[in-house]
Amino acid sequence: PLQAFIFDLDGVITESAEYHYLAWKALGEDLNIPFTREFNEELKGVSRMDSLEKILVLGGRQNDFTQEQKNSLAEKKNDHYCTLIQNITPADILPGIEPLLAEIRAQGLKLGLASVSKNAFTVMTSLGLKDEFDVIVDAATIAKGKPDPEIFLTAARLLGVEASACIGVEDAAAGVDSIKGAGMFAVGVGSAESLAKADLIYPNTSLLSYAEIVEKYQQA
Ligand code: G16
Ligand code: MG
Repeated sequence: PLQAFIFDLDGVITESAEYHYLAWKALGEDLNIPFTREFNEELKGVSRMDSLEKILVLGGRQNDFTQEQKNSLAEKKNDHYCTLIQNITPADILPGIEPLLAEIRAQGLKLGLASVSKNAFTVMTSLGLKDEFDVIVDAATIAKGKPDPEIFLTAARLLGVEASACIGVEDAAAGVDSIKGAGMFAVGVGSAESLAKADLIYPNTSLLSYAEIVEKYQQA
C-alpha cells in the first residue's frame, strides 16, 4: 500500500527552476554559448557541475577550461542563483502544492524531498516548508545526480518505506528517469513530450489531484 510521496523541489514546489535557467543563461552568454529553453530542459534536475559540462559541450568549449576554471564558472552561476532566490517567500509555493501536501498529511502518508540542489534547505526554509517534510535528502550526501535513482532511493530509505510504496513527483525528464529507475510510480508536471516516461502527467501543478494520483497508482 501507498506510504509516501517524494517531491522534487525546483519546478514542482516552487518556480526556482526558472532562476536556475536565468543564471545558467547569463553564464552561457558570458561564454558566448547562448541556449534556448528547449536546451534548458536537459539541465533540469542535473547537478551543478554536470549542467556546466552540458553547456560547455553545447558550445564546443569543453576543452577550453581547467578544472579550477570550471569550478569558478559554476561558483559564478551559483552566486547569481543565490541572489535570485533571496526574495523567495511562502507566496512562491506553486498553486496546488499546499492543498496536495495537506491531503497527503491528512491521509497519514509520509513526505520526502529529493532535490539534488545544494540550495534546497535554503529554498525550503524560505518557503516555510522545511518542517512539513519528514525527510529532506542532503544533496551533499548524494554521489550520483538525476537521472540516477540514488536520490529517490535514499529518500525512501530515510523514510523507512519500500520504493514500490512511494510516488515521486517531478518536472524534469532526468527526474522522471530517476523515479522510474528507483521502481516508483512517477507523476510528471510539465509537457508530455519531455516527460513521456511518467505514469501520469499534469501540464502544471494547479491540476495535481490527490484522488486521481492515488487511483492511478493503485491501478498500476
Ligand atoms: C536542481 C535543478 C538543477 C540544478 C540542481 C543543482 O535539481 O533542477 O537545475 O542544477 O538542482 O542545484 P545547485 O546548483 O543549487 O546545487 P532538483 O533535483 O531540485 O530538480
Ligand atoms: Mg525539478
